[in-house]
Amino acid sequence: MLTHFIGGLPVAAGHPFPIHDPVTGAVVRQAHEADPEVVDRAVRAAREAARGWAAMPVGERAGWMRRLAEGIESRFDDLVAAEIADTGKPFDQTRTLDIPRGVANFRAFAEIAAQRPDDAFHLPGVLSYTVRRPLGVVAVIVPWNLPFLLMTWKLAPALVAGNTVVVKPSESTPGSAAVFAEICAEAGLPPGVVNIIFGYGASGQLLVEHPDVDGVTFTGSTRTASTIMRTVADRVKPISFELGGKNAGLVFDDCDLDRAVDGAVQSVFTNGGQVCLCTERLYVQRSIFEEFCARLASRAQEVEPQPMISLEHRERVLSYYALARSEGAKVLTGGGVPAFNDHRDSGYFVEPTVVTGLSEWSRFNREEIFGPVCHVAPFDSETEAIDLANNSDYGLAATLWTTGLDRAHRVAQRLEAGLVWVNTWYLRDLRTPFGGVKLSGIGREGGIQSLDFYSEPTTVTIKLEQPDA
Ligand code: 6OD
Repeated sequence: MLTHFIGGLPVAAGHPFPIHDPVTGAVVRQAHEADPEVVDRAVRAAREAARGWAAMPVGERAGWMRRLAEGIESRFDDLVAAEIADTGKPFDQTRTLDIPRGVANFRAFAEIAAQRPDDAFHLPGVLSYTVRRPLGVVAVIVPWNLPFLLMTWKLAPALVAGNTVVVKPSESTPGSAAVFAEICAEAGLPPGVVNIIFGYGASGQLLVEHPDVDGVTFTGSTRTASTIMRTVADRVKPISFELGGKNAGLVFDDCDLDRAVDGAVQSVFTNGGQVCLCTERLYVQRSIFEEFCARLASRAQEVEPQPMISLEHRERVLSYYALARSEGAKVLTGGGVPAFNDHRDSGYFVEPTVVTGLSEWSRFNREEIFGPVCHVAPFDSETEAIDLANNSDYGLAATLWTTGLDRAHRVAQRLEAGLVWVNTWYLRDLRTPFGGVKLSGIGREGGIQSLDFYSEPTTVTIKLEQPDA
């Protein structure tokens, strides 16, 4: 049974709830659901620790971040096992991406924060400078698709900027956060700096509405983000949202086709398509459209299916497969549930799927699906490609496949997206701003941008008296 981690100690309180293995559907373990009392206790623990943690020199906090990175390395296998048990992710991906990114996040933000200069501005006889203060107690609400990676992506900058935190992982994926709680305790992190509570959305709601929570960072659905926004509106709490995407991939006829097909396979099917950055709309220049579709569909058949996180999410993805058919799509491959004839048949799998033939205004092409599926459509000109890519309520990421240097820059700068990759996908430099426009979010994470969210500047202006000439 997983327990909350509050004030440096395990806390077993609240009703138990089950966590399922997506590969088989079986219940693998249980966790306690945070009720109002647990949430209050966690926020109070964070508040009690806040003053001491904020007063610590940034270099010392950076030292703690490095110790946590070492702690992650020393519990690497446990974290891999916990993440796989909750998500059914492939071992190789978990070992090479999800858990190492936790280490990288703590090390990167330790560096960035420790080296960040304060601002100073001079006018004749006037000196202004800024000092940055942490927000205080930050609620960190983490999704289920990259649970450890995204928890640490928020935690590291929040902590190094001097905040204390209450983390609520998704109810589906609490395992790696529970191991991280042990890492904090083993490292001797001051009690109350990191608190972790488990539960469904109702526990998250109690957390964000708690009057002693000073800011909220959330990655997840646009709908939940709206609810959080309404909840915190009265107290005008700072929010940082990284939300959904309906990301476009543009494949020009001057691309390296092998590379573009590889990249499309990766960007559509990684993590079972359950990454906000995954491509769900591919637009391919007409002269290579047929060949691209044939190659993508054939490669999709070789992709090892990965389970959806829950039965409910699988139903949702399958409902979009049905929608595609009812809207008149041609299904190039997939569109159903794979049969393994083993224990996985009771799990939450869907087939990797490629469809074509729908209008850009179809529901299928406008709503985020979050599964291993994409629609492919042809385009004739660069301008048309840009218009198609931008015709979306979302604006998180876009990917371009072209060998034209001028075209790459020209198109990238006209795309309404927070992130544009050229001839690659999901290549990350942790110092760069990360986030989306339109329904894809508010604010930016990454590098200095994260530190800007997790701290606020106070401007000090001094009038310097001039000695008489
Ligand atoms: O890699 C990252 O830093 C990041 N923020 C990924 C987000 C993925 C959303 O599903």
